[in-house]
Amino acid sequence: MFSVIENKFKKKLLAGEKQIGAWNAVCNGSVSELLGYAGFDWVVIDTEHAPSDPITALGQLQALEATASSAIVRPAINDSVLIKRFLDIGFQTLIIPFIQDGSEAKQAVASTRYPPEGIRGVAGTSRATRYGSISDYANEAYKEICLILQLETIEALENLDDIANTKGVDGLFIGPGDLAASLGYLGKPNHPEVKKVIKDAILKIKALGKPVGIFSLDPEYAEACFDDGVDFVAVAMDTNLLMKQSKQIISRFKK
Ligand code: 3PY
Ligand code: MG
Repeated sequence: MFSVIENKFKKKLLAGEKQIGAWNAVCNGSVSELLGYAGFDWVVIDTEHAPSDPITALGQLQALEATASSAIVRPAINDSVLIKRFLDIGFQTLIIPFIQDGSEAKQAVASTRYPPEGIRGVAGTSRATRYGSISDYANEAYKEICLILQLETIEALENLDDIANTKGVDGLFIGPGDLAASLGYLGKPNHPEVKKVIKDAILKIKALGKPVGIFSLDPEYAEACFDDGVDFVAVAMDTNLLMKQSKQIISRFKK
């Protein structure tokens, strides 16, 4: 018998350590593993805007666990059944998209907690319990679960205080793509107006004492976000890296 597995990502987040991560959209363990061995602090296995589902995500998680990188999963939606399945597989950190208000934040927290605090269903011999080998998993699991909620609409920013102050929320994550769309700047996450709204949100979240993350493939903007107090930034994405480098080498030979 052994104890609940320590969540390195959560530990560093609570210690105020800055972390960089990568988005894993290719639903294949070899790519997750590659990103892990490359040295990112964390890797998000995306199931919202990528084909991955619990079965492929399991292989990706197993591959990442062999590396020093922390695995995170983004379920497609704030749904207690989906969240339960990812937790039972053994994910400990989740980024939930499109949280709009305090009640949705509460629902997300409840999905990660067993009764009486929450509504997570009980499975004694899941992979999360190492098939029944982790003593007292039921009572201890929540301590190592890290729940990050995505803010990506005007409505979410209007309800920022309620979302951030919901007990059990470990951090927030800004989605610049969807936020830009919500602000009327579809496809323009780098528009100055969008950046202004994002900066205000970052400062507000930090003033509330919560860790915050963001997605940005522009290293200069990522650095500026870190300077503004952001704790973790997704600075790379597998599909983007592969396409960018492929185009570069092709253009070298085909004028
Ligand atoms: C967004 O930009 O909308 C995100 O969800 C981050 O990937
Ligand atoms: Mg989004």
